Amino acid sequence: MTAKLCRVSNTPLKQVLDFGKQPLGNGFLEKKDFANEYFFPMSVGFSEVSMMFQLLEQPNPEIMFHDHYAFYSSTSGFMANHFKQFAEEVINSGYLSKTSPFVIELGCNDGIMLKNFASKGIQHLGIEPSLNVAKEANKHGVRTRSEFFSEELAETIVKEEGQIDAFLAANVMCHIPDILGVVKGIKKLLKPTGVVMFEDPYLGDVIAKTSYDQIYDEHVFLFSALSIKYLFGLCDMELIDLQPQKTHGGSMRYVLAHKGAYPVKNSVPEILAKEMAQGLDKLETFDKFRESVEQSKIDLVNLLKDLKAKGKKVVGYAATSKSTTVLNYCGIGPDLIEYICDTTPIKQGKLSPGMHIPVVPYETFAANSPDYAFLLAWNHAEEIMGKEKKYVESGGKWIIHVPKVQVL
Ligand code: DWN
Repeated sequence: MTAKLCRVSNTPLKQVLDFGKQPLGNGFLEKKDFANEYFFPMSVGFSEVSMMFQLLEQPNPEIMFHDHYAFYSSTSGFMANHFKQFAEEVINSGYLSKTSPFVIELGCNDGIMLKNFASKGIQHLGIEPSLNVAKEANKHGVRTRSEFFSEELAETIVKEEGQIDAFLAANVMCHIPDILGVVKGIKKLLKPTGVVMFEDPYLGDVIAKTSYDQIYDEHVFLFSALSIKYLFGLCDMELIDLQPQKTHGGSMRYVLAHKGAYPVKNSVPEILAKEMAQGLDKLETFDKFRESVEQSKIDLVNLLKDLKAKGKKVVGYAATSKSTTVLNYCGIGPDLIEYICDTTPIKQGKLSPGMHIPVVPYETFAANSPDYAFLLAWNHAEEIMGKEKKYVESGGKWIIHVPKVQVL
């Protein structure tokens, strides 16, 4: 689906970055499927009206999210804790009604967050179009509907089950091209006292850290508070709180409600002012970002070629979706990275999207430590480096590329 116009404001988009042909971030495949591998022209645009940073073209949702979607949220212990805490914060927020609260999570994946509501007997519903992960959620007692969310679905839910107290989402809203349709649905779903609480990778961090790998097929938008204020303002809703998060290399949790329903916390004007100072409302900011991205590519390729020339064994650690952008944009294949180890069974034994680097079980890494491991899940650095102390003690070194290319 190509957008020459902003998906939210319908005004012309200005292209700010072009990554060329890219495969699906989670398009891990077998050799027999090489001939049919899917690629799309990946570039990003910006609208100075909505302040939405967005893909110009995105593959159809059915191509990306299906009954063999490769990402399971519960692969990280740190994230499991994060979502337990998120659920507790919602339950104790004072925003839920005292009697029979009802909570919906969009894109509940394998139930990593909603199971914390289910276990307390709180009425909940997960909306998860990828059937394989939704089934996993059911195993944890989470009730799901395996559909794409829309205004129509919101109307059906209101008719069948009534309005809700909280609409939650984590790392989901930035995946949805018809985001305005979703917000219109939310507006209908929410009780007058209801709230929206969602978090996504934060554009402010992406720009500050040159973490361009947050840009891939699934992430049609990278939001800022400015863009969220604009989007929800179109449906007479407003930001009432903003809570920066450490997750995914820097995320933002947005709290919104019907206009006037709650007082606006100080975090809102403070962070909006910070974003204006960072230039998240201006095209020029993204020109500088493009230069930093180009430099990062040069530095990374030079480092890997240098290590190869010295005969070093270099592997990738964690076959993340975001690594697909780095590897394909920089042209890094099995000649520079021997394999990528990953804990997700569905990815193991396959080849990485586009560059076709073998994905192997984690045990391969543990059994035969390389000289260098390129940490493709740099956002989980604390957790991974914490459990891989032995690798470093035995002389192994980490390579990371965010916020700059370096050997640790
Ligand atoms: O928005 C999205 C985020 C939340 O999750 C999605 N569109 C898809 C996915 O992105 P990702 O694949 O870049 O996510 P992560 O959480 O950075 O990486 C997960 C991958 O890393 C999995 O394949 C498992 C792997 N991993 C590992 O092998 N060992 C992860 C950890 C923490 C580990 O210790």
